[in-house]
Amino acid sequence: MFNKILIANRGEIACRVAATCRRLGIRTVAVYSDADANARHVALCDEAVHIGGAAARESYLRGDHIIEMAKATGAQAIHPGYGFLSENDGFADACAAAGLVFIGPPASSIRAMGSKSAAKRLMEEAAVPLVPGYHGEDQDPALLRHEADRIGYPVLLKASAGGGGKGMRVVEASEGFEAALASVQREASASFGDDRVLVEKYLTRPRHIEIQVFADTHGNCVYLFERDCSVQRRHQKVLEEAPAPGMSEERRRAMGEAAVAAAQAVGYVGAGTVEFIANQDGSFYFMEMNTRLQVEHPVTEMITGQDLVEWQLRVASGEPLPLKQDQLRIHGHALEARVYAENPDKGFLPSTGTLRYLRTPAAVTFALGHDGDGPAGVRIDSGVREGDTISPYYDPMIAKLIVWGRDREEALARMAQALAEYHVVGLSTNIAFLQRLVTSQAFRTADLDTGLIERNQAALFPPSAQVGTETIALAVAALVDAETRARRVDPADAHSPWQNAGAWRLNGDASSQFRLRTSEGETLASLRSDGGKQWLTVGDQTVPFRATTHGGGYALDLGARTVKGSTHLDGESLYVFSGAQQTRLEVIDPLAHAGTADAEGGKLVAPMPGRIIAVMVQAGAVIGKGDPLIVMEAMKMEHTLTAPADGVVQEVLYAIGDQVQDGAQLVTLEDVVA
Ligand code: MV4
Repeated sequence: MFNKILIANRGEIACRVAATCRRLGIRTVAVYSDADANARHVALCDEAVHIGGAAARESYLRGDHIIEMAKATGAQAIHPGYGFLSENDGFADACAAAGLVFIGPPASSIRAMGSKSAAKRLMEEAAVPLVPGYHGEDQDPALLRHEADRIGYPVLLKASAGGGGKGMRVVEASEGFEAALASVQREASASFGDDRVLVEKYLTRPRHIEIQVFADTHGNCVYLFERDCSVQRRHQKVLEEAPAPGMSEERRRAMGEAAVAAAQAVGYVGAGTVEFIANQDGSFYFMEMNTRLQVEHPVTEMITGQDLVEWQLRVASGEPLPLKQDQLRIHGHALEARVYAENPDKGFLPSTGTLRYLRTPAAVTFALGHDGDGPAGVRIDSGVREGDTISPYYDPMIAKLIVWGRDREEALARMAQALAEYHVVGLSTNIAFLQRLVTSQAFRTADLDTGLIERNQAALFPPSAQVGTETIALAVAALVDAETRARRVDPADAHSPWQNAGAWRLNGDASSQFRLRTSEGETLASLRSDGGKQWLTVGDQTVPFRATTHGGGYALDLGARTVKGSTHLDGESLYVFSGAQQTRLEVIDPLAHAGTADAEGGKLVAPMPGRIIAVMVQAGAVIGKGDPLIVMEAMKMEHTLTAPADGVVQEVLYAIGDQVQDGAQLVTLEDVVA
């Protein structure tokens, strides 16, 4: 086994690799960019080396420089994690040439699976099931249409050079074939410089089921069962689980053996994943092989009780696989949710900023399942802590929340609970969206396919609900609590009023007023103490009010309703967390004088830090509300900023290529007075 390895990655995967190394007594070298000097992965490793600028191509993608650093620090091997250099065959070769072990498959396996059409031909030879279709060289339109007729409609036309859903078109009937072909060829030429297409039987409701495989250098290869990753959004996985709901033992063995055959056909070594698309009837077809450890590997760890990073290290150092196929078993059920800094209500726009407040459910970094209770049923893999920033330079994932249960139902309940206890202030997150997803009828009943999110828009994107009395009541509890603590002479004695008196009450027949601003406007609440009882009035509604502290938050008895939740006061903003719902309220201090009016409308500001890549207007241009003015690039995506109102451009304050800060004013506008 190695004494020291370099981890050529960042974030949660670098932290996760470091944790296994620590357990096995292997020293670790972290690498970090300008943006990551104080990152969690740097703190967790034994040594750290600065490798360059914040942009990945100036740091985490500098293979030669990373190899130099591995040699300079005396590391024997490099773990590439996922993304970055993990599937770069040239980097794998360069490691070997430098006398370092690349903790991953041979470069030849990466190459063999890298070319999608060549991989399909190899799989055909290895008798791995492929979607019925035509992958030939002859691109005569008449022949292609003949093949489509033979396969039977609907068919899917895919650009041979495509991937990730680009350059695909469904053809419903023979009559529409020629027009669709011309369109896919045009798109394929433009996007990939290669107009070749392949024709496949179109699966109307496919599931994405992938098999974890592992091979060693002694000729052993096993499968560690499947993961169902059908819940995706624009080819980004959102939820993953293992085992796949509805999988029979027979089918599991057939898919496992097909995956092992696929790996063996390319001389595979190490951790890999063979992706299949499966029909609702269970029939399955090879899509591609990912020649790395994947983001969602923890669900496999939880159901098998195996540490896959430990397996990678053992295999890379020449040891045989720790277990044989017949020693591997599935225990219970695991789910993973990817917690992202993004805004589901704004088209999942990435959200950058500081994690000003971060509270997470009781959890452990490693949980290999097999335990029904306590924190071992919840695992959090994260590369960030409270106070850290989510920058525009890398993937905006905050954490992976992984849960284990004896069965799917228990895992689902635990996930819902864990999401409700995951509290983030400082940026937008997808937590409430994930909560709606895991509690949706479609997901609960495992009615899975890759269109689940699209099909359930109504349930997953409800119109924002009005701020309820429960939320206002939690806010009132927090404000009375804060007020009482502030009045204590001795801060060490600052117990909650709710704790001291069991249920706290105002003195005598006192009454307190609270003014709160919600997204819908101002709300007035009053708490009145009267004859030993308390009453809360919100609008025209009056309810009994009894508060006790509850696990860092409050439990309220409102007569007909009880509510649990917690709060975080950040300046004048009060955040109320209840369920996985987060509500921000502004506390209006009646003593503070009215603020100056906002100069809104007359300007266009950057919604996030990024770079200007296009400017469509110049001073004097007459613009209409919604007209595109500027395109920014941030978080690897392009964002078009449009005019907030009709008007005339007064001044454009930035040019193409400029870096801009979050909130920077980009364009000033004059109103058009009709
Ligand atoms: C398909 C398909 C249905 N029928 N092929 C999308 C990405 C590309 N790598 C393969 N993809 C698909 N191929 C046939 N013959 C549906 C998809 C597909 C999909 C596949 C896996 C996971 C998510 C997906 C989302 C949309 C479409």
